Amino acid sequence: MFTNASNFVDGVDLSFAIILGASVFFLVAITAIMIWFVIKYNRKKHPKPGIVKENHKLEIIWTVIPTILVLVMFYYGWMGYKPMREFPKDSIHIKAIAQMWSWNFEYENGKVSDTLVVPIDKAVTLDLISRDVLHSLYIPAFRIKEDVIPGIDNKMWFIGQELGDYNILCAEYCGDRHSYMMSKVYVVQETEYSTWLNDKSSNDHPGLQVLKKNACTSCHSLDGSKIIGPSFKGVWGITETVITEGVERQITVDKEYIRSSIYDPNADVTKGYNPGLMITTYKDLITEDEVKDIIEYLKTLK
Ligand code: HEC
Ligand SMILES: [Cu+2]
Repeated sequence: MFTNASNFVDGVDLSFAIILGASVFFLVAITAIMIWFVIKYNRKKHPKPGIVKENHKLEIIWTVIPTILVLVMFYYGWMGYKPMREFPKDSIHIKAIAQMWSWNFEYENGKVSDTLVVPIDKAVTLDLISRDVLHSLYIPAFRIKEDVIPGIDNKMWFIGQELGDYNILCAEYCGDRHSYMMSKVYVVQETEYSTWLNDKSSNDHPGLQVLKKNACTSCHSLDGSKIIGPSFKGVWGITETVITEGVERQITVDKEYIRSSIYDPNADVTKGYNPGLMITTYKDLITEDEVKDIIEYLKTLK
């Protein structure tokens, strides 16, 4: 209606406009009639109230008209929704991976990005994967939203029809930093898309890529600010107080400490922070080499 950002905008906006239009119409009409009746039938003019009993004509009218109205609303709602569940045979498949509290998008050639880049006028199917809890992938400008459920394969699709960038939000409360679980979708020209897709020379440090891929950065800031866990900025080499089996002790943040913080996060708990927030299965998610990359990256965060 106002935009044409995706192939679903028209259907959703039409049913929205019909429901909004009907609501506004009845709000105005009923209020006006009410005011009119209050004046017309006030006590001075009609000291004795009339009694209306078993008026079949009235009852049929107030049953049939609302039924038709909700059926019309249902019809347009259904027509807007149905195509969202009819997946095109030919489409680009991208995995949308949700984890507390960030999005990652994995392309058919293995490229991973924390923003979604898609070519204009091409059907894109997102395979929705959750690594932990219930999330919901919401792109308001495209009028689409779908739950991302751990253990269940769900998907959604769209065609981006206007160049530009649009917000991606999480629409299912998923913990402390749910409201920061945001990303962007960029709709670009086909040529720009393939250049981007095949550009393997990412500017990110390999260690930073591992941190982003595993959503470490949604709890550990890189700029010194305290989020859920200690910031990674300047952490390398400092002396800290940790609690090991209930006893406080001093440690130096070195290779061994970082490695054990990832593979066995609850062994030493940094003083002032809560234990049990990092998942304990990073052994399956992060290789020893990736741990080395992380360490090399942390060294650079002075
Ligand atoms: C859900 C939030 C969360 C996520 C995600 C998370 N961490 Fe943590 N992390 C914490 C908290 C809280 C602490 C402090 C308590 C503790 O030591 O268990 C911590 C502690 C650490 C420490 C010790 C820091 C210090 O100053 O002592 C390291 C290193 C670390 N995390 C690395 C990682 C890496 C690498 C990842 C991603 C693979 C990650 N964390 C993901 C919450 C998180
Ligand atoms: Cu979420």
